[in-house]
Amino acid sequence: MTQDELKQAVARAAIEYVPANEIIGVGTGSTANYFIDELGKIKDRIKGAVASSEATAARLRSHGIAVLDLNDVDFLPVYIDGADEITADGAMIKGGGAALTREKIVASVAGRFVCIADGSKLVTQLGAFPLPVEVIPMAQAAVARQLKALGGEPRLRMKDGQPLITDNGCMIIDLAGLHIADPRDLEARINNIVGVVTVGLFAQRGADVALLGTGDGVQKMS
Ligand code: ABF
Repeated sequence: MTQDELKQAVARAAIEYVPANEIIGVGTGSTANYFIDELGKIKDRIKGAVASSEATAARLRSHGIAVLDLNDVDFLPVYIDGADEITADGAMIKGGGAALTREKIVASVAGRFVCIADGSKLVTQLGAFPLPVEVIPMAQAAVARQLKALGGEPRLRMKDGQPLITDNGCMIIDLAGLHIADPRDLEARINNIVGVVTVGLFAQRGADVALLGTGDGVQKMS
C-alpha cells in the first residue's frame, strides 16, 4: 500500500471513534484531511467540529460540516489528528503542518486524543523530525539562541522566501539534531523560554489512542 493509502485506511478507522450527536476536535495535515473527507460522509451524525487551523476549517465547511469556535464549547469528547512522530507511549512531535498551537489548544479540551498516522511515524525515540517551536516574531532570534544552547540546530521556517507566518501571526523555528530521551522534560523546558508560544512536543498530554496504517492493516496502540 502507498503512504496515502495507509493514511486513508487510518482515517476510515478513526470514524469509529466519533461519538454520535457531539462536537469533535479535528486536526491538521494530509492524514487529518483524509479523516475530514470521511467525516463528510457521516456529517449528519455529528453536531459539528472545532478546527485546529484555518485550512481544516475550510475543508470542514466544504463538506457542509458546521465549524464552531472553541470558546463556545465546554468539552470535546474526542480530538482526532495526525503527527510527525509518535512513540509507543503516545508522545508526539507535531507541527510539521505549522498548526501546533491550535492543535495543542483543541487537544487540551478533548477527553480523548486519537492520533492517526501511517506506520512510518512510529519511532522509538523522538527527534529525527526537526522539533517545531512557534515563537513571537520579535523574539525569534533570542529564542533560537536558547534552543541552540539546548543542543539543537535551529532553523527559521521559510515559505516562498519569507519567514512562514502561522494562523496566529507567529513564526516557527525547527530544531534539528535532537535526541529526545525525556520528551516531557524538554517540553517543559522549552515552554519556559520567554517568547515561545508553543513547542511541538505533545508528551505531557500525548495521544490516548494511536491508529497506525501498516501493510498488515491498521494497528491500534493505546
Ligand atoms: C498535523 O499532522 C501536524 O501536527 C503534523 O505535522 C501533521 C502530520 O502531517 P501528515 O498527516 O500530513 O503526515 O497534526
